[in-house]
Amino acid sequence: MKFRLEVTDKLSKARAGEIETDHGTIKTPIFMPVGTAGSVKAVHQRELREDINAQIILGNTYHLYLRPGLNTLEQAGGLHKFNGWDRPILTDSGGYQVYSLTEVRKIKEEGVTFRSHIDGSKHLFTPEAAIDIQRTIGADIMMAFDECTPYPCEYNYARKSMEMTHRWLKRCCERFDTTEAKYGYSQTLFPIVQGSVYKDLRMKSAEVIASFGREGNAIGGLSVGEPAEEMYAMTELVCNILPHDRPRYLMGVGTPVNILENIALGVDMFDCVMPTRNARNGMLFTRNGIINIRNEKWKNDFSPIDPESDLFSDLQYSKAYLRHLVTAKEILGAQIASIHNLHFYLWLVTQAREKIISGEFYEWKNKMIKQLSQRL
Ligand code: PRF
Repeated sequence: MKFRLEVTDKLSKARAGEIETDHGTIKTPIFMPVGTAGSVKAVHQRELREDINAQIILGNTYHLYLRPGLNTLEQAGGLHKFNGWDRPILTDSGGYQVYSLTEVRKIKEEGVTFRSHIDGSKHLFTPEAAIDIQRTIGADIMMAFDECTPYPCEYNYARKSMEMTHRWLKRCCERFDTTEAKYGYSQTLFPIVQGSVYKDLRMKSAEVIASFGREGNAIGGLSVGEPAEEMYAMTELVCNILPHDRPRYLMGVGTPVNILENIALGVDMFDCVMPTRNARNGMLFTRNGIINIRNEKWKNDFSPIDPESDLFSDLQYSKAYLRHLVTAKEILGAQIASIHNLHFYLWLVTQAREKIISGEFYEWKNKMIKQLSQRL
């Protein structure tokens, strides 16, 4: 993997760059649609490629390991061959999902034991296993095994957890550096900064993570319930320490406003279930604000879903029709709303990139932020 930093904004710390992988180039800043179980929910690959031009999607170690399982993934020749996506894939390491999805879990130095949310079977994830599984999935970018602390989190717990995440990182790197990619293209490993909302811990973690000298770095443990201002304070602190010549990935963030603010602080990569998950509940993001399509107010509004969009389904279908589909829980409703939101998120980061390059980012961001959080 190679990162080329093209432009740094003068009025903020926003950057435009390019990440080169064996499955193609990713122009940053970028938003990565989440395809937890090997599919971006309710969105076809042709739509991902041609309608919204997604450049990279996410997969998840925890889900793919449980189902379809490593045997099938290996026989398929990796996830790209299995699901037919030939652009880059990033996989999360599974740690985060173990904490958020499974109730029975035990965190020890060795790793985490948990019960499957599917059939209750018992499993152990270790840093080594997380690397082995991601080798088998064949992700272009794999993530280190970490513990994402909850919010709020006591200082001493946050410190001990962060230290264990650092020891786990060492084990991840040792495994990664002594094993090989399985399918003929190269893979890279990103470590993850933790430290909850404590300044000294975040700085320490950023220093330790930077000292590993990996090709890219991630920031975890944010957007877990803390106020946005605390998230921004942590991102700012960490971005000042992480190397400038490597991509920075802020995990699981966030709203359109969160994304613009964090781009301004120097983040290059984002992922979040929000555009797809909220779409299924009828929440639509637009450049003029947020629409709850289930609202009575749209019942007889026959104007296009988003007249400013160039997406086929945004122009083809009306708000009233989409409201009907979502209210009636029709599958098509989830499809139209999901592709709308992803198209909007990709439009937003593409615009941000263009504005960074043309030198207009700072003003544009401040104008957009006022519009984006309005309720329509
Ligand atoms: N760690 C990992 N994945 C994540 C997170 C984390 O801290 C977050 C936090 N917002 C989202 N996804 N491994």
